[in-house]
Amino acid sequence: MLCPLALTLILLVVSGIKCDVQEVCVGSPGIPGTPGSHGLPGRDGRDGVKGEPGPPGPMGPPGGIMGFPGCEGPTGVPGITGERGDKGEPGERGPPGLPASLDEELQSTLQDFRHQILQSLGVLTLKGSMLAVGKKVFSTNGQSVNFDAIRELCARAGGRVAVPSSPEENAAIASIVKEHNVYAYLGLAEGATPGDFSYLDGAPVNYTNWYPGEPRGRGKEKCVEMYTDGQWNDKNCLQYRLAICEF
Ligand code: MAN
Ligand code: CA
Repeated sequence: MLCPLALTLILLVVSGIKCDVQEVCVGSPGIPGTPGSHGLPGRDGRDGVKGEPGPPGPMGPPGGIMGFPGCEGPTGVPGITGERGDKGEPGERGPPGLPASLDEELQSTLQDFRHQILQSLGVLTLKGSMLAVGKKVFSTNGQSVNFDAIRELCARAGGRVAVPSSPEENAAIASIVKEHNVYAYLGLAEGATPGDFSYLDGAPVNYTNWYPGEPRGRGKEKCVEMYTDGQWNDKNCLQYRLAICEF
């Protein structure tokens, strides 16, 4: 750095002013000049080291294309049952039905009812036990009387003298005979021709269970009795036999 004195000397030489160096330099120093203006900014320094990664930025605006739908999830638990809805309006009236007399199904139902009521009344009239087999009901009052008395008794109760028309019915009547240990008359009668038996209403017989060798009354035994083993014998009609009716 140059001193102020030297500067002054240089200035004087440059400006061409002639002066006596001895006179000028002897005086007291002048007041310092005003500081020079700031120098120009220095050159940029070298780049610093790379900094740490910054925090993630805020989420960007939507705009990507939609992905494929995911798989179906497991079935959820059933919800609670909803409240019962209001009762619906009645439906339209149906077309008129058949007159009762032409309605076969109704008539058949009524006949079944009638039959069952009569069966019940018959059993009640006899105040006896009853045994139902298929569509028939057998019942006895436990009395032993002759054939005509049994016939009347059953008719009064609304039934007929019991007669089996199948092995099942035969077994049912036989069980009653066995229980009372008294033979029973059946609802059969011999016609004018010896050995020709028919039902009491005249219809031909469709099932028999004769004891071997029977009937052998040759027209003199017009009724039929059932033994305790269920087999049949033609017999005169005046014995005391168990009254069994059917309804
Ligand atoms: C008696 C009667 C008859 C029957 C014979 C069998 O005579 O019961 O009806 O046929 O016994 O031996
Ligand atoms: Ca006989």
